[in-house]
Amino acid sequence: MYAQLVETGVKRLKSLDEMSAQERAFQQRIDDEIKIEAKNWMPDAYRQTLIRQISQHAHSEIVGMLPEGNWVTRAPTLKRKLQLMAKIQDEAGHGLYLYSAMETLGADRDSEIAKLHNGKAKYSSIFNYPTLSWADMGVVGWLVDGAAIVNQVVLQRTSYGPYSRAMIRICKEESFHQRQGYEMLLTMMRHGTQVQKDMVQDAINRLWWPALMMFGPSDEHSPNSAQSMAWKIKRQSNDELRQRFIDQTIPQLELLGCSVPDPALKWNAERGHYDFGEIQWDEFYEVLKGNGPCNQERVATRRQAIEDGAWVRAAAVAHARKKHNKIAA
Ligand code: FAQ
Repeated sequence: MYAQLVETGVKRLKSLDEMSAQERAFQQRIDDEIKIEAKNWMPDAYRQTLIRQISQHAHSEIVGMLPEGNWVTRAPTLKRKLQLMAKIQDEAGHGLYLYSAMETLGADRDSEIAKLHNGKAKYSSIFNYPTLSWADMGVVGWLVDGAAIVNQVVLQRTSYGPYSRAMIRICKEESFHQRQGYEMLLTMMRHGTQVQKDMVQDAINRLWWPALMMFGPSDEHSPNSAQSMAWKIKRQSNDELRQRFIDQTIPQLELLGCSVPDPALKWNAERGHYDFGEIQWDEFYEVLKGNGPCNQERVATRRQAIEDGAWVRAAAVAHARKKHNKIAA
């Protein structure tokens, strides 16, 4: 596996001969499936790759609250409102676990968050699309959390201990999110009016392709995959996970009685997988560059939230100081 990655990787990997004794021992530990912990020696590039991935992941959870927060005041029933609020609070919790996991690598939370606010840090492309109707809340739960789970289940076995352990808890919660989204859609499709059914189909039409883009560029265009797979930060490739998501989602789509906007989608008995059409990669890269439908709005909202909360943080620090001084006196 390692030798094969050395040959095919988009970024060239070091061969075992080129590694220092310390690097070889590190790679051996990874190959032996022993987790890397915060205090263990690690190559700087391993540390930086994790800080990059975990911070992007944390930002995604935090920005991911915004498209759903948009619908809290318009939830149709008390039950739906409670479900939605619980889900959004979970996403905040995921962001906080992940920032903590990132800090174990020596990264500074405030500086990483500052990169999000000045537009330098990436977060999942999906959250740069608008949520236009109530049906989007079901489709986000079903497809977006569904895609996130397929990716994150594998990350439970990632080589860095604190990230792997955060993922185990996060996956349990994401699974509830996916189910509440799907149950909402089933209710609309089975008991709803024609207008509600059309709303579900329209939400699927808008979010299907962006959900497939969540898995990242195809393997041959993914610069980080080869090294991340060799370090077992990633355990399966972007394309493998995308295919798994499609294979498990289409039967659920059929049960709903809906369709996806892809005329090329077809079961391929020989491969044992669904074939699907070409992803619009130009659109994906435009969103990554900051030109998606909601990029500016999302970052501006986060920036505003930090500014609005400044007095709360100042008050908390003043209170903590006062308490500390009292104890010290
Ligand atoms: N969006 O070489 P690769 C959620 C970037 S959580 C934006 O393949 P890598 C929960 C990538 O960063 C969703 N950027 O990169 C929720 C890299 O840029 P860089 C988030 C993307 O890291 C649900 C460049 O493209 N999940 O949804 C995307 O090996 C509902 C080249 O790509 C995670 O973050 C994208 N879709 O693989 C919350 C999971 N794809 O940094 C609220 C952890 C790629 O070199 C509501 N992350 N890029 O400048 C991962 O598994 C990986 O980082 C991948 C990308 C698979 C996302």
